[in-house]
Parts: sequence; structure tokens; C-alpha cells
Amino acid sequence: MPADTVITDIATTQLSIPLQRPLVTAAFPIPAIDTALVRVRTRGGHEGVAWSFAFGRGRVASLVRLIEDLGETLTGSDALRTEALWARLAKAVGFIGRRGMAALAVSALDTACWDIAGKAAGQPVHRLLGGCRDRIEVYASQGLWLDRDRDELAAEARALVDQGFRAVKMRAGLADADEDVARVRIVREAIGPDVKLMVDANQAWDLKRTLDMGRRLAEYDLFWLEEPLPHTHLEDYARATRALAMPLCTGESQFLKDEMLELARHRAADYLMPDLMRMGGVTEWMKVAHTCEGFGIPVTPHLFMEHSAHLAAACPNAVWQEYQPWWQPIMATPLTVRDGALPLTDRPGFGIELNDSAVNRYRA
Ligand code: SMN
Ligand code: MG
Repeated sequence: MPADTVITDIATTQLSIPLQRPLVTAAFPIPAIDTALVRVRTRGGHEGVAWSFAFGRGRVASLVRLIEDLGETLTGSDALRTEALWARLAKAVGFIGRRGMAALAVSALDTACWDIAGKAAGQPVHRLLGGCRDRIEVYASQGLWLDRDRDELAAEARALVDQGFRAVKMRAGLADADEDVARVRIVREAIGPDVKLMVDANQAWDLKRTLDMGRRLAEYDLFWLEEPLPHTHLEDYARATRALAMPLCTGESQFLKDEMLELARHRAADYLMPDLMRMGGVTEWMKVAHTCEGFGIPVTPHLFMEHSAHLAAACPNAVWQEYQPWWQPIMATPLTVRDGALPLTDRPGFGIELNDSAVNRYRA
């Protein structure tokens, strides 16, 4: 076993990164990004950095404790044996269930090990995983929340285009369907015909409303309509996908590869959106993305651009990284969007360098 990649210790830190304004979706309001930051260290001095998050300090406190507990099972092992470690972690959480909090904890540990793999090889993770491209197009997801009034919506949409974004995502799912339609029209008019527009209803609708809205929104040329239905209603997703010309996207709420692949098997949507944390980290995310390629289904990463952009850049069937700067306040070098895309770093691992004083400032 190469001694320098043996895991010696795992440090976790609970953070609460404040937002300028709470985020409002059809699912719930979000006041802060409560995060469990994980640093896995090796004998050779490599440090793997990753995180998981949950909305609520109490929940993140439990997540931190679970990561520490599971982390103990990894010390003394080779961080590069990601498959073996994933299997061991999956076994350790078998009794409490592999989904939910357990997947979030496994994800942070697995992703940190991939960071170590890149650092030990002196290569960025996107190249280790196959490297199809060195930039990935992003869509702006940090605005256009449900609490914006019509004027704010238009101004915010224009500001995102002025910042260089070539695609934006807005939220829908209000009780009043007419208002949802009016807001989509406002954003489309504000951004013009050439900027791509995604609409996320955060599971607010039933099948009838989805079909109705799909038809009413057709004239606004949506790139995709996201999570219109409850995420467990696979048959309804499949029916809506067959019935509507507009592409549908779902998958951020699914856990692990078996749930994601059920979506693929049902042809539940035109785009699938695996979430790094809910997939249980890089190891399982890549399996999902490659299997979707086999199904002829494009994938688009949910959140976590600091890590997921590397994975998307390595998958031939990946499109559009979600730009969501929640963790940028703890970065030493923030990511910059160029011509509507994130350039991938040449730095080893995920190329993430933390700003230690910012990390200390947001300690919860
Ligand atoms: C979303 C996810 C998590 C928190 C807020 C909003 C949204 C997205 O569904 O796709 O970004
Ligand atoms: Mg979404």
C-alpha cells in the first residue's frame, strides 16, 4: 500500500454561512447554508476537502457527528481505494439506512478521498476521471427566487445577463398559476430570446397542473422545466415527459444510484440531475452519469459546482453545471465565470483552497 495516501485523521467543522437574503422556493425558505466541512488527511500530508449540508444547525450537528463516527472506520486505510471504502461505509450505515443523512455523510468522505487521489497523482480530478473538456457551461441559479416581486425579477434577470451568464434558472410553483406564467414571461422578456431559461417548480404541481403549465409555458422557450411533480411520482413524470414537447428535468431529490436509475428506466425526464451529496459522493455519481449515457440520457449536476464541475467535465453526456455560489465565501480563490462557462482548474485534486479565516468566521 502506498504509505503516503494512508488516511491518518479526519477533521470536521460545522459552519453556518449566512445568505444576504433567505432563499425562497416552493419547497421551503432557506436562511443560511449550514455545512459540515470535512478534511481528510493522509500520512504524506495530502488533505482532501469536501462538504455536505443540510438546512438547520441541529441537523448539521448530527451530520458532523455521523461523519466523525464513519471517518473512524477509514483511518489507516488507503484513500485511493475509493470503491473499497465506499463499500465499507455502505455496510457501516446499512442498519440505519443508506439514504438520507447516511448518504450525505458518505458523500463528504468519498469526495474528500477523490480530492486526495487527484493531489497524490498531481492531477485535477476532471482529468483523472477522463477529462472530456476543460470548461463547463453554467446556468445562474443564485437568484430569481419566489419572493421576488415582478420588478425585482426583471431587474435581477437583466443583472445576471449583464454579469455574463448565458442561461438562468428561475423558480415557479406559486399557488396562482397565472402569476407563475406572468413571471416566466417577465424573465423571458428581460433576458431576450438568446439566453437559455430553466424553470424549477420544486415539486409543487400535480400531473394535471404540470401538463397545463407545460403547454402554457411553451411559448417562452424553456430549456427545461425542473421538478414539476413530487419526486417519487415516476409514472406521472414519464407521462408528462411523453406528453410535453418541452424538456423535463428531475433527479435532485433522488438518493443513490438505484433511485436515479429508476428514473432512467422509467424515462421519467429528458435530463437527469444527480446531486453529489445525495448520490453518496463522486464514486456513485460517476456510475450514475455513465449509466445514463448508456440510456442516452444527458445529466446535469445539482449544486456543488466546486466539485461537480470536475465530474461534469469528465462525462460526455453532462450538460450545464448549476452556478450556486453558496460556498464561495470560504474559498481562497473564488471561481470565475468566463463566457458563460466555468474554466476547469489545472490544480491537483479539486483545486479547492480554503480561506482559513473565513472558515473560522462561519464556525457554528
Ligand atoms: C434548490 C435546491 C436546494 C435549495 C434551493 C433550491 C433548487 C435547485 O431545487 O435546483 O437549485
Ligand atoms: Mg431544483
